[in-house]
Amino acid sequence: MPPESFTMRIESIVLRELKMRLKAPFETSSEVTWDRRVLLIEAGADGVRGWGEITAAENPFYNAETTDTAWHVVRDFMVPLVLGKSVASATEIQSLLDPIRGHEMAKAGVENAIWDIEAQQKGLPLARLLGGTLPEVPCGVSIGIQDSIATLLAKIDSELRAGYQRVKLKIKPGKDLAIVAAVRQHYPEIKLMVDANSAYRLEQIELLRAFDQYDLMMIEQPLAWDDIYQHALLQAQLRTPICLDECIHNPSHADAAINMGACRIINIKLGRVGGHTQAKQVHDICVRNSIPVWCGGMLESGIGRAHNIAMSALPGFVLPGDVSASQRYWEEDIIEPEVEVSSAGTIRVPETPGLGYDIRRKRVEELTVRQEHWHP
Ligand code: OSB
Ligand code: MG
Repeated sequence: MPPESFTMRIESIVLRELKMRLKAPFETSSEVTWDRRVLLIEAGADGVRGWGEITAAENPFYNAETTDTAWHVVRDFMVPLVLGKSVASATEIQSLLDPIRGHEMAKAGVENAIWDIEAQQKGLPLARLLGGTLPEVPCGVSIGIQDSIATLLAKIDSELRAGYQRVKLKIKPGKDLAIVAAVRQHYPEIKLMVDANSAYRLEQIELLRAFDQYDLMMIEQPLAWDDIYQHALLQAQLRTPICLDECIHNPSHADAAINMGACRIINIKLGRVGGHTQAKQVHDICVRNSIPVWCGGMLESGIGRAHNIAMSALPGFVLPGDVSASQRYWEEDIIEPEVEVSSAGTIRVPETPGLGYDIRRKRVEELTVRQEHWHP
């Protein structure tokens, strides 16, 4: 039985940077990633350890955060705000960090580690503590920009054989309509979507309207990373649903985007919206407005992936997400068991307390290139 008045005193924080090489380079409209600089938070409260991942990229080409800005903000501003504090629930971390503007991914790493602790202390799977109900989550894949259509078709073929339920293609100007046309011709029936990562301008409306002929589930973030209004102008002229990714940093952005008609689908990324508390709020707004959601990915290690799976058990996550098997990214992940996807294209939500995966501490240490440790 959990004690009547439950509190967690945050008595230690460890920040680590791991160097992890992806199995293959991943290309979007704005960058190519091969060596990931993964930041992990390990928090301790009342003898229990919880883990979170900061999903910032190495450079500020997806959002404004980077590995190094996150390190700076955690060390110089977040640790002093949370270390030694007692909280009754992980949601309170959000208010402790509230004075800090932006830096959602850094905040999420810290807050999510405390969620892991709370779930362990209460003996609940994190998914259940968050309010998740789904026993398994549907999975798709995000395929980076490829050198040739032949290579892309071969990749799609192997992902479909593995069971993945939908395919997302990264696109950019010059690598867009012809590629989508070729894929659609080979696979007339598959659930297909594209992600532009903000590579287009509203003036390219004719090109963007041409996507309407390919029966796409959605076009993700075609316009500027911070411009909801222009997406509303575009959505009014597109039949294909727009899905916002980069634009949505908090519940208020989701509310604005939905009310403006800027999107018909939202991709929720835990890091981008500042952690589980705000992710759940964005989810709830979407459910109230009949906007389907799915879980996006940031090429996470197993720890970020485990948090994504827990969040994806919330009932509004009705579309296949970008959360896929550990083996698609890493020769060896840092959790065990690794994340596996069934032949039906689903991941089972763990039923053991906390994240539901063990941390391979030895592997974490081997991959660590720097760390800092704080006690009150
Ligand atoms: O826009 O969804 C995106 C990866 C890095 C940065 C942005 C995005 C992505 C992905 C990959 O699409 C998702 C994944 O497989 O983790
Ligand atoms: Mg995206």
